[in-house]
Amino acid sequence: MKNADQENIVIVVHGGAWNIPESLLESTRTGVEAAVREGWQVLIAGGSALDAVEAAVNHMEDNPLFDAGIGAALTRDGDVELDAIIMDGKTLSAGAVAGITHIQNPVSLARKVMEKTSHVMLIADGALKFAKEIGFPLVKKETLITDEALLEWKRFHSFNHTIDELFSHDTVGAVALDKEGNIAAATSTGGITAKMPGRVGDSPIIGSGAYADNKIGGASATGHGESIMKVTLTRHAVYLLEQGLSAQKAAENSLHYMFQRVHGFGGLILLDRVGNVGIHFTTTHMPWAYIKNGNLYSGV
Ligand code: SD4
Repeated sequence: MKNADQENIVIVVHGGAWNIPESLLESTRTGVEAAVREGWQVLIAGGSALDAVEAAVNHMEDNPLFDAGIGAALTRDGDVELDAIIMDGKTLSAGAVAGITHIQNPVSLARKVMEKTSHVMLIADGALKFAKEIGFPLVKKETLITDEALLEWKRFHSFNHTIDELFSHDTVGAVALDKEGNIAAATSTGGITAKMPGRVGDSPIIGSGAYADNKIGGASATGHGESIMKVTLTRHAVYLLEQGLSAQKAAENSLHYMFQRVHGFGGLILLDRVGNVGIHFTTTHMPWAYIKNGNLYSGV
């Protein structure tokens, strides 16, 4: 199924680094495979890396299995507060939203922030106001809350308990390289169950949840946000690429550094500027999938 146009394009996605129970292993793997196919279709149709990561992330935001869009983890007070980022490696432009509700596809609103404002990040009420101003589709909060998220919320009613156990986390992310050589990265999440109201994790923070630079590569992170932010994990990994490490080594070394320095766990997907893939996680599981040369690879 491979043709010349497919030589240089690659897309890689993840569905969150956490201790996934056996019963969910297969469905999360199927979920990331479906999402990566969605992004790949965009790339082979000649779409941009930005379009491809947005499409792949939208697919997982719409899938209630993942902690992004529908199925988001709930705050201590049982609310939905979503974070997302998208970054364009061509210009280093980025758009992000944090602490938002009523939006099923936060990564698409983040893209609007990048394209329609002079800012990088909008939060909470301001982001919602912007969404209304541009006619972005809004949904009822209840649409985003699943029975599974409510169950998790009941189990993890204190923030400290949540971050220690790193249990219910399935942030989503994607990194793509298009045929023009452009790299884009995106990440979207509901955060961590029972987080404090107003808590913003790493996902929407440039250089923490995602980073992309055509000249070097791109990355999307998942895991314990407070740790990821302290080491600016995706920028750290991209920096290692810049220093000459392979994509795989950069992913491994960055996560090792995060563990050594702040005792944090997580996962990374990485592409270098020519489409070599790096995937690593220090949690028990992280569903991932990528398509390169027309072939799909996946794992969990
Ligand atoms: C956060 N990094 O808000 C996110 C959680 C995550 O898979 O990655 N879950 O801290």
